[in-house]
Amino acid sequence: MYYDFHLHTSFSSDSQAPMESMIQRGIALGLPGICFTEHMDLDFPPGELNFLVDLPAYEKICRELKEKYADTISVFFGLEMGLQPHLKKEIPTLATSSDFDFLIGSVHVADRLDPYKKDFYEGRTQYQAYHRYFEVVLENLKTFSCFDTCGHIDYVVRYGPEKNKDYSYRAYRDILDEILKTLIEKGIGLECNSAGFKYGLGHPNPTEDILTRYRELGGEILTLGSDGHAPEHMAYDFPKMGELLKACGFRYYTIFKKRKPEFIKL
Ligand code: HSO
Ligand code: ZN
Ligand code: ZN
Ligand code: ZN
Repeated sequence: MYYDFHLHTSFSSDSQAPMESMIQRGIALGLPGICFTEHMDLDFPPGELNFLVDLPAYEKICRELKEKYADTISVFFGLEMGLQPHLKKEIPTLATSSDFDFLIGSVHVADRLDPYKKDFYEGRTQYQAYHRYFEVVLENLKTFSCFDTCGHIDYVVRYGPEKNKDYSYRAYRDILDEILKTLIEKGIGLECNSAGFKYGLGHPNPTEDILTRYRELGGEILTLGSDGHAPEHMAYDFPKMGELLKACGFRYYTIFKKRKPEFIKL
């Protein structure tokens, strides 16, 4: 079984799962290790959820449980940082504010709108909305270098009005190539996020064709995450994802300890 390097617990505002229940599920699944990556979306649009983690409380419990389970499963301390181009000072400061093992940079907000909500798609076609999301991903990647992997680069297709209809690498080739080349130039990894299977898309985020293209362009840093917010979603469809990644040309995936990559055979 693979390490799951994208997990949320009740320290994230959209999860109810006690951290210890997630660790116990990881042990039951026989995972070698897990990394918690709680949400920290600075300046998230006002709404029910604020996506801000109490970092000191999170770090304390995570380190205590890491010790408690040290003989059974490796537990790592990470963060999923929400990227927005105007947070030029705040995000790099956050990245060095604790001794993180692993940092994901994710785009959950584009033009101050949440693609999870309808208003992001109003007044434009799905193609235009998705293309705009990718432009914002690229702008964030040009702005920031302070994280290890880029989370779910096609997050927007989980929530669009017609989901992944008419969506492929080919349909957005130019902008996706720019994103992948920027990741590679900057030495930032690409995440393969299995939540797409959970959302019924029939593929991970990003899709196989994008993963294959990343490999073709020379991309090597690939992290695996379920984006689980509850124990039953941990390592969701990982065996299927592992086979798919091998078919895309990958032999290794990547974990991080104290922000240093280690490559593990798929
Ligand atoms: N960022 C969440 C989804 C979301 N819920 C956005 C409300 N807004 C997925 O981890
Ligand atoms: Zn979430
Ligand atoms: Zn995310
Ligand atoms: Zn997440």
